[in-house]
Amino acid sequence: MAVTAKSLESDLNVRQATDPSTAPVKCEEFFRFRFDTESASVGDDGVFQIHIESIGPRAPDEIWFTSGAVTHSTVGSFRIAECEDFLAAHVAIDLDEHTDFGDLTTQIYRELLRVTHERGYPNLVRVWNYFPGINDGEGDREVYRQFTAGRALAFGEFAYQGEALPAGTAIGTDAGTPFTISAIATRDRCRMVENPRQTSAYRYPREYGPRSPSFSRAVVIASPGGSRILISGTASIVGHQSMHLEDPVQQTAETLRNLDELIRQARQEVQADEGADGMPVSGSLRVYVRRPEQIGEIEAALRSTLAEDRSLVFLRGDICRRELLLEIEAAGGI
Ligand code: 3EB
Repeated sequence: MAVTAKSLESDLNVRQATDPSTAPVKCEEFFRFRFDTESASVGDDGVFQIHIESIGPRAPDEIWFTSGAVTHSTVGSFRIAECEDFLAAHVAIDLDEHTDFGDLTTQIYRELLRVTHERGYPNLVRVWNYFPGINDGEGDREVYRQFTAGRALAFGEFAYQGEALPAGTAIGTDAGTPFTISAIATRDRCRMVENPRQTSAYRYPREYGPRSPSFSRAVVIASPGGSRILISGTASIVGHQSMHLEDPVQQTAETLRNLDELIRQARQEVQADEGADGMPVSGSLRVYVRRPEQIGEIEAALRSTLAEDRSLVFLRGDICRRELLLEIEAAGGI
């Protein structure tokens, strides 16, 4: 996409709370993700709680930091953190069985898009969506497809379609958990990157639902500290087809090939150097696993390919297609 991305004034990067590396000088905590199914930490400024279980050791907080001064506020349904170039927003909505999930999604995305526009950050660059029952319902009534249709409607109203879409994650959480949306928006346009091995999700054919999913494979942010990449949840999909049904090891390998190719593409577009492996140079990988009993095989498949010191966080989540067993997202410098 021929979008000239302007270099931003402030930095944006991510690390785990347990990372041994000391935080960079001139660094402010922007917001943090906490992975916890216990309802807690309500009212903690800048703590975005994701109601998801870790597999194995409890996932440390994931800290996003920036170089500018940060302010916190509540705007409508959203908790907001703002700094010079970026706005982060988070909402948690309790669900009941009477909710029309598509309508609810449209309403909350309308509010998100309105708030980010009004506050001067019209470019959504990253959105994380978590909700229970993602694979419940048949055909176009499936909850994920209702979500996709509801989201597309709101994006369409803001003239977003196929123009500049955020990197995305949509993961199914356990019954009884709220619908949470977390997002990062920027003042200036950023570069959207697609994966040459994969059909763009916003061009998926009709068989995957009445509206195609509104996300890009990755977004690259030009920050003073270097280019940062925000990578969408990535799975074992080639073209638009799910690969290696029922085989977690092969799905892991295919997902890593997708990440590798995507990062290669991003580095080429921003003329960054080739990295040591096809991964962001910093930051951890979030790995969502459908069946906790497959964690051993999946972790071994990851460790056999990735650098030894790469930190991995494993979370129990459902993937938006029933046949997909895992999904991986990442963020960091490229
Ligand atoms: C895929 O590639 C897998 O609907 O926001 C990954 C990341 C997926 C984000 C979304 C869906 C979404 O189609 C599913």
